[in-house]
Amino acid sequence: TDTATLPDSPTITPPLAAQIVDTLVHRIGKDADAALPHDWLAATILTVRNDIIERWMESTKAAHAAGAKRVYYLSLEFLIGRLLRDALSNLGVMEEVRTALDGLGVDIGELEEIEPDAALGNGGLGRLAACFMESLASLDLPAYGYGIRYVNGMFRQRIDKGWQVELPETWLRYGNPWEFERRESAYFIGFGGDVDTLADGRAHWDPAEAVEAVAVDTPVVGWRGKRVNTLRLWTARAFDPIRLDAFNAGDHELALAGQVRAETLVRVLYPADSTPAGQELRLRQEYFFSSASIQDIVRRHVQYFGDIRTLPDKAAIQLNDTHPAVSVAELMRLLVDHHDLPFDEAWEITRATFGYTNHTLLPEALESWPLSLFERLLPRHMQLVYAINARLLKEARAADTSEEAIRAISLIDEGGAWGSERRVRMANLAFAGAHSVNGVAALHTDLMKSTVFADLHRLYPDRINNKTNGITPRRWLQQCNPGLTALVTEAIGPAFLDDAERLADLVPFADDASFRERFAAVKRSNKRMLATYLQESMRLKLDPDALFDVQIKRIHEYKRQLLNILETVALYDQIRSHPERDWVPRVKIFAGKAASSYHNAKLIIKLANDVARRVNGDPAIGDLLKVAFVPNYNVSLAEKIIPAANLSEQISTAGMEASGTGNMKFALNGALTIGTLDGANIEIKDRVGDENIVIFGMTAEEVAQRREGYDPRAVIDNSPELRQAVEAIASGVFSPDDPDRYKGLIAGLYDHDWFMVAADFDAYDAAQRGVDARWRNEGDWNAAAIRNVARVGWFSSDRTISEYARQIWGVM
Ligand code: 26R
Repeated sequence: TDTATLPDSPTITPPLAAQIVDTLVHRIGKDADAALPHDWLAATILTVRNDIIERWMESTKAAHAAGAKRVYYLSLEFLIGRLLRDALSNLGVMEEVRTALDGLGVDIGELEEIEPDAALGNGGLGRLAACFMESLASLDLPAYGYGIRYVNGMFRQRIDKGWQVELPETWLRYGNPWEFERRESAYFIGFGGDVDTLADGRAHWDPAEAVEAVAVDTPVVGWRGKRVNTLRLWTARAFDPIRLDAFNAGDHELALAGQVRAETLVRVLYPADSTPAGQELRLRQEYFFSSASIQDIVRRHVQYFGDIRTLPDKAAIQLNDTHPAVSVAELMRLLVDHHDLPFDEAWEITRATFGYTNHTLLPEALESWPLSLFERLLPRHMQLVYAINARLLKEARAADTSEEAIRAISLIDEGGAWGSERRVRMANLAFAGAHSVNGVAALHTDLMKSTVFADLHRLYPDRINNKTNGITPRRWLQQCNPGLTALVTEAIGPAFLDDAERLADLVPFADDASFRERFAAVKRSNKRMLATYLQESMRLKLDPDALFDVQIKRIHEYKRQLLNILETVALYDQIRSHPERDWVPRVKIFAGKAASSYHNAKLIIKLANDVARRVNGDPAIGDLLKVAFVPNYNVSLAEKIIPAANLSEQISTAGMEASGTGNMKFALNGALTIGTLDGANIEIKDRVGDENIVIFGMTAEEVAQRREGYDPRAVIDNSPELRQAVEAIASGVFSPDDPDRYKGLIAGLYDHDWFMVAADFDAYDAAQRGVDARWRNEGDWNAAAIRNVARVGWFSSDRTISEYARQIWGVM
């Protein structure tokens, strides 16, 4: 893919192979005979890094010289994955490095595979941040990502007798050759203590404790190496690494307590994306990284431009969900208390600087903090939240807002009648403190306006806007699917590499029988590679000619893995009852992690594994149906599975999946989607066309209406297939060792079925049998798959970022 069209690949002397060996000897301290694969990996990274550093410094200097406005993307999560292939491919030096390593007897593919994933995120939100960083650099926009350098990222998942077991993840175990610690960029971060209010509205905050935030920078290489931006992750240090008085008095634990407390802050990513952690440590993490980032941004602005009042002209700060929302209060604090600005002027500057992106409307996932905790940890910010709230409610009252609406708009949830605690609503704070509030798909943005933010939207009708998510086609097509990339290049030339929407040139090839065959061969080869990998990693034998049906994402009831498993059980039952029929051989692939405390999600993993064991071991089924739950889903596993998929499962209860981004990756790699009219599925359907996607089930509106008087028991009783499957699971057919294991899970379906699994089951089952019918017509299937590839270029994160840049940040 990185061929003659790539400009200025570095001409370096001495030859690359010699440089790598030199690095190995002088930086790693080993010679070629003693070097282990990890040593070669580090030597390779350190060598290509030299070129990256030069481009990095150029990019930084150019932005400075131009006095350019910078974009700051604040996110508690960056789910980056591996970096080596990304960097080599974007620099256009992949073949050069491969050849050099070959000459040294080193297989670059093997090196790529041992690089650990940077898994500093849970799922969609974190991966979106990573795609955005790559697109910002590719579009040559000066931008910084700000986050936390977690020592332990997303946990490693082991499947033990079918159950999820969480193990610590240790991506920094062999060091991290990509990062640069910037000891000079360090900030004081206070917690607790008291506030002296001064006469002029300013205040002096005297924190009871403090840690130092230290910057650790990672370069982000854009496509064709055009620009290199900075991902700045904060680590924490105690101001006094050791208390010698305590040490000398023999209290060694106390002597090191400060350092331990600091390290605890950045120790681990919260692995929950379903319910807020609610723990003090999480709020401390949020404030720690928000304060460090805002201080860094303000310091840079004053240093470059002199006058803090021009901040909105030179800085656009985007809040990735509410996790960094305390930044609004932190900027106010710096402007009012440290830069002596009047409150109203500070508020204008703050609102003009911030944008806020919402990623979920699930009520249980909306962050709020107990007032008592917030006030104890951040006393000055509490005062500022009250002051902001007073202003907000005054504006609301001036606009003749009802008392009920006032209560909904308020930054403070006053608590229930049963003495539930008052809380600070982070989404309302982010909304109030931003000039732009965006959703991540058209339906989601509409629902923001009509549900969670309805009253705020009435008060500020111009603030909510849509920015449909996107994915970087570099990682999610070029790098993960070189076979398809080569085929597409052969057909339409390389222009799509620089503008994903040029993939549309491929549309006519859907009708070309010989192209369809070559397309099918690429898909088959990807499936064969995946089968080999799964054979080696989990001793599972798969037939690459079967239909690969894939659902990989976090395990969550609203995503309805249970619906997929129920349909699998129903299909199993059908095949057993009618073995003589002409069944389409299927492989059902599942992967995903459950939040450690999410009981039902963990039970769903166990159920998938129990069903897999039974089905895969049933000789009456043979190769007609196989079920695989692949352990430890992460970015690197997604890069292997997605290019091999035929069918993409996007089956959330309509109205609940804000956007989805996996849906885009599958379509781009030539899988057909089976999905509900939810999130970005709707926009995918609009682009690929109704005939090239399989849509089923209730719409969001129908879901809302159906909830009234919904009787899942009646629905189950009326669907023989569903009833059969549900009863089999409840009676222990798949759990003979513990027949009651799924009683509770199934009782939930009969009792309330909050995610409308029963209501959508028959439609889903019918849609799946429709998929079988389509699969039998190979030409038709491949044509539809090609049309998917051709028509989803719009979902490039380059398009998404251009929209943010033009419409929110004012930088394009
Ligand atoms: C507060 C805490 C418990 C928490 C809640 C929710 C932490 C993390 C989350 C994750 C949410 C915000 C998330 O990942 N949302 C996903 O964002 C993707 C990118 O916009 C969407 O594609 C996806 O639909 C949405 O679920």
